[in-house]
Amino acid sequence: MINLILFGPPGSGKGTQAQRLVEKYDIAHWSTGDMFRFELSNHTELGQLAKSYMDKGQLVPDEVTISMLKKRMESGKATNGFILDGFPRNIVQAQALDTLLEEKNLKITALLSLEVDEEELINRLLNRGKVSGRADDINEEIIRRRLQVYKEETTPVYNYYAEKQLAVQVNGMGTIDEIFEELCLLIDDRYTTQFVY
Ligand code: B4P
Repeated sequence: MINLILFGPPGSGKGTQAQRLVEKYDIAHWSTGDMFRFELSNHTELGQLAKSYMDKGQLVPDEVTISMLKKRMESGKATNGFILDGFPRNIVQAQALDTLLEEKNLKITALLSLEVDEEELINRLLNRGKVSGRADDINEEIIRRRLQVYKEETTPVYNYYAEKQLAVQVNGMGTIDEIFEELCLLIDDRYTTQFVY
């Protein structure tokens, strides 16, 4: 089993790389951002609530996010493992994840942190905004707020896992293919002994 947290600021390539990794390693993909967008496209109450935070570049409240993820983890299959993408985003979420995994007798294999320059992040998100129309990707001010929230609330999560010797930095600059190759080399080199696929 391989249980990964794909970590990094908005626009660092978490969603992009997670999609490829889940295909290659046949593991589950749990993206809290995708879950919120799914709720939103289905016009649910949860989707409306999430939108009011996402559009402003803020985090959705912890109790809402944690209970949504818990439900998804309990109903989904993850025989070979999973990738968490966009979660945990603060220490409260990291502690909640510990409890959730402990109940299931599971452990995080590694947190892989994609390192990307700020100007590159802003360009990527603005480019995506032109195509996707995502409200949180169109406005540079909102993007900068998301990056600020990341610095203040999310970066401590890296240290939380670094203290457990589980955090690894990966160069997130370069083409999507190059970064994917680097991630696969790392996973195959360090973690395949725990993982049969
Ligand atoms: P997310 O959906 O997690 O979105 P994100 O941080 O923007 O990153 P994403 O993974 O989608 O983008 P990627 O870097 O792959 O979060 C959105 C919002 O949901 C949050 O702001 C928050 O409000 C809420 N939320 C989510 N999880 C939460 C939680 N746990 N707690 C509270 N609130 C939560 O890609 C970005 C763009 O870059 C793409 O267009 C991609 O094609 C491009 N790209 C990727 N790699 C590239 C490369 N190497 N070169 C060039 N372009 C690249």
